[in-house]
Amino acid sequence: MVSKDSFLPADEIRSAFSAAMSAMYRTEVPAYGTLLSLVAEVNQRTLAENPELRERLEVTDSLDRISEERHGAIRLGRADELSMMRRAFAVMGMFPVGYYDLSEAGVPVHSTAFRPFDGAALSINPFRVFTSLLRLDLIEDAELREDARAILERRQIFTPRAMELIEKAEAGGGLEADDATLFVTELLETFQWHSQASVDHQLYRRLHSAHRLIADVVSFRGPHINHLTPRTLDIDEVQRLMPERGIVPKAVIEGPPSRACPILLRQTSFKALEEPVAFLQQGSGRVAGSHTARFGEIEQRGVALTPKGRKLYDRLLGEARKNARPAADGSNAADYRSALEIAFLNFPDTWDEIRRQGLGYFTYRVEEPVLGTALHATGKSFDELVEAGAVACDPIVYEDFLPVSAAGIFQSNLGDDDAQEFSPSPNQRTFEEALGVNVLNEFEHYAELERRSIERCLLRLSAAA
Ligand code: OOG
Ligand code: NI
Repeated sequence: MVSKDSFLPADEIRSAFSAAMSAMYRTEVPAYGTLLSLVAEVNQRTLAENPELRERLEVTDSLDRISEERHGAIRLGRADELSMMRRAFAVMGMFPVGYYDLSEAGVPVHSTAFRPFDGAALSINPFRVFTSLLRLDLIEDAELREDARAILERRQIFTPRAMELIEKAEAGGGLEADDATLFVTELLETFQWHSQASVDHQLYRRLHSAHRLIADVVSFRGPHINHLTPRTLDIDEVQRLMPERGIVPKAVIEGPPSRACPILLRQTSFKALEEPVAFLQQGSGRVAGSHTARFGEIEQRGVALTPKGRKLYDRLLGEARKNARPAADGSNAADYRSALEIAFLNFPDTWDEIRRQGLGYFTYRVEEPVLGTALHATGKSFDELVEAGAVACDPIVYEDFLPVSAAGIFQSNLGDDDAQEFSPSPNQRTFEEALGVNVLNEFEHYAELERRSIERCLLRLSAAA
């Protein structure tokens, strides 16, 4: 039996995987390399212009890795692909957090995000993968549904070696460095692009007219990574500069408007590229065609909101979208931006108000031990300790995703002309059955982080008394 000490830590396997994925995607999609350079430039400039931000990030984040990928996304076709993917990600310390029903937004998938969730793991490498499972049950045409099912049934998206290594990691509790390197190489194959479609052009057209996403999942041998997403410190600036670099941004930035106190997640992407694909042909050989699926995205994150904060966010977003639903061609982008800004005037924009009203999650630390101990001894409440400045708080960063934003990202990269409608039918049970485990509830997770930090403060103040 090998000793655990000789295993490569899961966090390091994830770092290697994320780096390998980035290198592969830059080669496959050169425009993504252009986006990465632009993000790095804007981040450098933002840091140079904001010494205070620079100092703060130096403490909490690693500046040399600030522009690295934060997430990517794939779309799977079968329940067993999802459960094997779950096992593959577990080898890298990534676990399913959150359930996102996209049917509500006209996209026939439901999703989770595989991600590291403890603070230490996130700071070593935060890379996560937004993973969707196609919902064949939402295809109305029974014949097409069966054709799609039969084609998906035939594929094997994992290499035999990757599956062996997953089993080995599970059995032994980890992988040695050599195996880990091989595992990353083998797993990477699953995320590769295949320009040789596994369907003929006629079937592709039928799948495509049921929904572009169905064509994207069913027509290929594997779940090609469809985007990667570095972190930007100034999303508005990158959005503005994209056209100058010859890349076309989607019409609007998803999520909340620009604010003094950032909340949740803002994201935007450059539009997916049309790429050459060879379709099967009756008889033999192949015929040339094209497919549009792959793009590049950027993200900027803010504080995680409580259910109360999230409800307010959802309501205000809904109001803005009612006043100006962003058109795909960008024709009303300015109207949408101002509708968003007006609606969000009703979302408090100081940390103090966000905290007092219970809209966001924070971690707490003892700032003035002497004052804190004295106040605590006289029976003051925790809130009073915070108000008095004895205890300080830091916003907890939102590490998850947003269904309306995700739908906006999906839509603008699937061609915006024909947004189909599906009746909303969340089905977390079926999803979790396919996955093989339950997803972690993101709200409970943030609440737990907050609760633990409060307990630590109280313990410290009691001990000092
Ligand atoms: C995933 C879209 C969701 C995000 O950042 O919200 C997403 C996809 O297009 O497959 O990645
Ligand atoms: Ni994304």
